[in-house]
Amino acid sequence: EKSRLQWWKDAKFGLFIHWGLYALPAKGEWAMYAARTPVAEYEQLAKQFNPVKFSAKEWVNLAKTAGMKYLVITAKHHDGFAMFHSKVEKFNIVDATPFQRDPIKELAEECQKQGIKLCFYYSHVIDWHHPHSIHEYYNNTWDYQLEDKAFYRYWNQIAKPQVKELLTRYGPIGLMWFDTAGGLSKKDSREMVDLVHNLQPDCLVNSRVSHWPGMGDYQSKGDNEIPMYAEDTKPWETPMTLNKSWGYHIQDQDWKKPESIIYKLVNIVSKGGNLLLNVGPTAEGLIPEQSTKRLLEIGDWINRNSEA
Ligand code: JFZ
Repeated sequence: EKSRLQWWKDAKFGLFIHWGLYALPAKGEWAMYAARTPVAEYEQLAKQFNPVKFSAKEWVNLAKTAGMKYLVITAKHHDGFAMFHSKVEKFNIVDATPFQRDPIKELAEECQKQGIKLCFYYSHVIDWHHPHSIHEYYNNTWDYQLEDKAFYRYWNQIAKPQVKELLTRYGPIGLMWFDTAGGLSKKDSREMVDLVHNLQPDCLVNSRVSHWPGMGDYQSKGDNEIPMYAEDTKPWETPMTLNKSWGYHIQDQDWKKPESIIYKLVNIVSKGGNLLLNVGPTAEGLIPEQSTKRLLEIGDWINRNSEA
């Protein structure tokens, strides 16, 4: 287990990418839930999603230039839309959009080329698109009746098969970043952890795979949370975003100052933690200029303060 974590402990700094159909309404990744958008209407977004300016090469190169060693991209967020070519769910970027490309495949190839570890965010409990997903609080109750839900249909037909696809079709994956597991049983949590480790023994699992304590290989803190003292418990990371939103939000211009991000990076790394720093690309496939600018400044600072 120690060796499984070694690359990640050495890495210290990674790029988080929240990218999906929600980039179109541009109100963040919770837009569907906030507006109670019916599934039939949300599905129409896919027909307009054509991020032709997406370049895996540029994204991976940006992460590298920023001094990051791994990249965690939303393979599926709470809206249930797969950003990869899933065979078990047609609601995916290849089958449901005019774009028809698999950005995850393109990123996998580019990460291999440029020596960056590819990792996936996968919303394993919340899925507002699917009639049978059940979370303890955040369910699609405008299209579906809670009492009609049969959780194991979602779990066995979507969540587990898609995780399997992600871990068998895109080469070696650095880690699986699970999230918002409220309501998931201990047994099902453990099943997901085991599924990942059985498919790829070197792949890490973050603690948010479960609300039951002690699961996963390392601990994801709360957003922006930096502990006051270095802890000798589990290895940990702070997930943080550059403004207030994770997914692209056109009105959120509350950007953190570059020097404040550098202070946070040093604060975290000095206590043995990792910083997972987020960008929210647009529906065209571009990382916002304000984000790019900051990542380049951080990379420059790291370069100028490292020995050759
Ligand atoms: C979750 C997601 O709901 C959100 O959309 C985003 O992906 C973010 C990275 O993770 O939101 C959370 C989950 C846990 C905490 C905060 C936000 N937490 O423990 O503080």
